[in-house]
Amino acid sequence: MPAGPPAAELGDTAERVKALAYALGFDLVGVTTLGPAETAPEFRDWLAKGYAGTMEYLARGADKRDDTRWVFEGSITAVVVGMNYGGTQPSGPIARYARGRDYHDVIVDRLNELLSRIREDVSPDVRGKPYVDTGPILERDLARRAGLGWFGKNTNLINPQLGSYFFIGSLLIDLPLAPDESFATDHCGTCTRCLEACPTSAFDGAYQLNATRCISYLTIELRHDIPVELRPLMRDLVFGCDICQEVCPWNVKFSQDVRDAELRPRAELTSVDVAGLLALSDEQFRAKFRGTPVLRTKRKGLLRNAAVAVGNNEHPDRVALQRAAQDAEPLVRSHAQWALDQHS
Ligand code: B12
Ligand code: SF4
Ligand code: SF4
Repeated sequence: MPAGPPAAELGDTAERVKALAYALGFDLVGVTTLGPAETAPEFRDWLAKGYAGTMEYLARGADKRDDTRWVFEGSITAVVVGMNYGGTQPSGPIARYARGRDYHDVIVDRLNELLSRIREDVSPDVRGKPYVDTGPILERDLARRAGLGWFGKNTNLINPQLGSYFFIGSLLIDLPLAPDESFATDHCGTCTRCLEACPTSAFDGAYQLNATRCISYLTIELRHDIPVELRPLMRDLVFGCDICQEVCPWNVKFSQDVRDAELRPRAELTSVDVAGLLALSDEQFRAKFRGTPVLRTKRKGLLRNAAVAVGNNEHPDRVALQRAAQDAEPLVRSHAQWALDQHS
């Protein structure tokens, strides 16, 4: 086997690549070699328990998630990035991560730009592909391996300088680079605030999230009826949930404002009139949420969620609910009727 470049050279190249990534505005950057995912067995157990609910795509890609070398042919290294989405934002019915431009688009474009710069500055023939929730990768596992943080008991990856309000993206490449040390320590200690704060009791113990009870899943991923017993626990949340991150001391202390202009939250999505959402036509829905992750639920999903949220209000807007109870979409009608029934 031919000898590869000496270790010192690999280290210098890794530093150059990281400098290029920081220059593009990423908040965290780490490098790791690809290989077996350490928490693949935990992922399998999680699937076997049925915790993925209707997210069938997770089971379909399960084999590839075992080892990151199998995702993009020929790749041997990952440059893993973290991008802050603004933990200093106030809480609201729409989760913090969804108040600006869709992060998939922003980070994939930025990682493609990183690949171009690596070709210009480091090696012209490098092959690579960016991933941000767009392939069969256990992204928190890969990011921990690249040194970005530890698995919190709420399952989010936490960085000691930034907290957990950051996205993870990975550029898989066929260029050898000296890896960073994986993040070996756990800084949760005896704390259990996140586990206690979850309104739907979605945690089946530390590091174990039963997604089928999680408000993020119920409002974004679930396409049909929200289980009746969970509706009263969902408060006023219409898209995603940040509660188990809000209570985390690492976020209370270290979360930061968004630096990146492209990810900056829109003011009108930070504070939202939930009853007003029930009046949106399809066209208005698409205009209001253009370019944001909220489009994922489509109008009927968001109005379903809004009906539940209004129903959970002590003094609900009955007129808005009565109109929604006549909506053309059966999903919206049935949830609006449920909300009215809570106050009859
Ligand atoms: C499916 C999914 C969801 C599902 C399920 C979440 C879950 N915890 O499993 C739902 C819809 C509920 C969801 C919600 C959210 N998500 Co999500 N989601 C994903 C996705 C696509 C896959 C996650 C997955 O594989 N889950 C399976 C379980 C088994 O894995 P896991 O929860 O990540 O757990 C790992 C560790 O906990 C560890 N582990 C398991 N057991 C044990 C035991 C011990 C002792 C230890 C140490 C570790 C450990 O191993 C697991 C596998 O690596 C990833 C993107 C990706 N491709 O990875 C984004 C991702 C995880 N989500 C993300 C975000 C931002 C969110 C939300 C904050 C959005 C919101 N505000 O509503 C919430 C957070 C909810 C929460 N507490 O996790 C980010 C997380 C960034 C970060 N800093 O961690 C990711 C990485 C997307 C991205 N590219 O940025 N999500
Ligand atoms: S995101 Fe909300 S519902 Fe989901 S586990 Fe965290 S606190 Fe519970
Ligand atoms: S709230 Fe406590 S236990 Fe939960 S992730 Fe944060 S430090 Fe860990």
